[in-house]
Amino acid sequence: MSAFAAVDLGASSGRVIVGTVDGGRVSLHEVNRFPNGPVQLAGALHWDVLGLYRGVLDGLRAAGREAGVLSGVGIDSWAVDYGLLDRDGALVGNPFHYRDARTDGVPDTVFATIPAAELYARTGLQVQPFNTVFQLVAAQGTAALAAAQTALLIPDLLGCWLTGARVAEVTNASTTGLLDASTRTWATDLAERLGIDSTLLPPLLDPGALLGHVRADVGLHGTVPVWTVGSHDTASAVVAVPAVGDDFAYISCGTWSLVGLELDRPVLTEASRAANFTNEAGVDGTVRYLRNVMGLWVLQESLRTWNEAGLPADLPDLLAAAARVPALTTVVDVDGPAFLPPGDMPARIAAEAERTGQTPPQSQAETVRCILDSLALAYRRAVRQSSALAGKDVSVVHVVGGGVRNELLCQLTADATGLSVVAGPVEGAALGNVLVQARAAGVLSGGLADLRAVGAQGLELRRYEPGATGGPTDRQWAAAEHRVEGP
Ligand code: ADP
Ligand code: LRH
Repeated sequence: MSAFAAVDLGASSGRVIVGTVDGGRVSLHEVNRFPNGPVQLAGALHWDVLGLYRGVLDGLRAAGREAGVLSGVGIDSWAVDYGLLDRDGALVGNPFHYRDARTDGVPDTVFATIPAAELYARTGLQVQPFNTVFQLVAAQGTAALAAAQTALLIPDLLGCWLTGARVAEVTNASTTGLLDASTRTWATDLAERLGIDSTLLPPLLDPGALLGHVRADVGLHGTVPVWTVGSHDTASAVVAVPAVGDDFAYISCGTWSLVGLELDRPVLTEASRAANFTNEAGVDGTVRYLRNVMGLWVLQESLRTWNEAGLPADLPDLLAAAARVPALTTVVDVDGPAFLPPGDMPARIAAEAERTGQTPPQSQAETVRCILDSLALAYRRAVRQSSALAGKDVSVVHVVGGGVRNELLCQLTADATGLSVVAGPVEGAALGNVLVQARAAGVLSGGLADLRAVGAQGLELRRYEPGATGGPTDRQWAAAEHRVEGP
C-alpha cells in the first residue's frame, strides 16, 4: 500500500487529498480544504498565494500524520497565472488573479505585432484575455518584471517552494500562449518578438518526472519525493475521466466548465481558431481539445451577491427550486465577456436577457434555472463543435468535478447534448494527480487507459439519459441557441 498527497488548487477552494493505492485500487481521503478566491488589493485582483501555501503545508502535515510515510506529493492548480522570482529566488509582488482587468485590450495590441492566426498556428491556444502571454505584455515596464529572473506558474511556484527546483511542467505551460503546440517546446521566438524576455521561462518537464524532495523543514517523515503531474488541474481531471473507450467527450465542471475531447494531435485549422477551441497539452502527449465555458462561476458569484444582500443563498435549496421552474424560459450566452469579472451576476443576466429580447428572470429560482439551462446549451454547442472540428464521433459525455453534485445540471447536459452523461468523480483533478504520481513512483504502470481503469475501480458513477425526466426536445434546444443571440 502506498500513499500519495495530491495538492489540488481550484479557483474556489484548495484541497490536499491523500490517495492510497492498494492492489490496483485507489481511494481518496481529503485531509485539508481551504477557501480560495480573488483578493482586491490597491485596485487590482490578486491571489493570496501565501495563504494557499499555508493550506498546502497544513495539508501535507496532515497527510503525513495520516499516511506515516508519503510516497509522493503532486501539485495541480488553475492555469495561466504566475509568480515572478528575482535572482535571490524571492517572490516579486503578489501574483495577479486572471480575472484582473489589466489585460483588457492587450490581445489586440499583441495581434498588431503577431497576427492572431499566426499565434494560433503555433500555439493552438484559445484567445482569453488572461493568457499568460497577455499578462506578461501587460506587465511590461513594471519594476516587478524588471527585477524578475524567472516566471513560475502557480503549481511550479509552490513546487519550487517545496523543493527549490525552478521548472515549468508542460501541461500548464501550454496555457501560457508561449508553448509550441506541435513540438511542446517554448516558442522563444514569439516571446522575443513581443518583447518578453524568454530567459524568464524555465526548463520544461513532462508529468511523471521527479521534481525534487520536500524540504526537511516542512517536517514530513523521511525523504518525500515531489513528482510532476498534469499540473494544470484540467489535465489531471482528464486523466481521471473513467472512460472505457475512445469516443467520449468530457466536461471538467468546476468554477470553469472545460468541454472537449482527448486527441492525439492538435487541430490548428482556421475553423478551430474561429470557434476559439484550444489545444492544451495533456498527459502522455495527448491534446486536450476543448472550449472554456464560463461554468459554475456564474452561479457562485450569484450566490455571493445574494448572500451579501441578505437573501437566501443555500445552493441545494436553490437547485431544488430551480428544478421546478419551466425549462428554457430565458437563456443567455454565459461566455460573454460581461460574465468574466467578479460582480453582480443576477443583474448582468437580467441585462443580457433584455438585450436579447427575453424576459429577465423574476426570482432567484428563475435566475438559477437560467444559468443551468444556459450552461447546458453552451455544453451542447461545445460538444457538437469539438466533434465536428476534430472529425471524431462522440457517444458519451463524462462529467467530472464539483458539478457532478449538481444533478439538475447533469440531466440538462444529457438532454441538451442528446447523449448519455456519466457523472463522476467529484475530485477528478486530485484522482488524476494521484494516478500519475503512482505511475511515476512505479506503483502503477501502463498508459492512460490503464490508469483510468484503476481510477474507475470503486467510483460511484451516475448515468443520465437524454429525455429521462421529460426535458426539452432537441428542437427546443436548437431554438434556444438562436435566442441567446437576440433579434
Ligand atoms: P474548483 O476546482 O474550480 O474550485 P470544484 O470542482 O470544487 O471547483 O466545483 C465547485 C462547484 O461545485 C461549486 O461552484 C458548486 O456549483 C458545485 N457544488 C459543490 N457542492 C455542491 C452541491 N452540494 N450541490 C451542487 N453543486 C455543488
Ligand atoms: C480551470 C482552469 C481552466 C483555465 C482557467 C484559468 O480551473 O484551469 O482550465 O482556463 O482555470
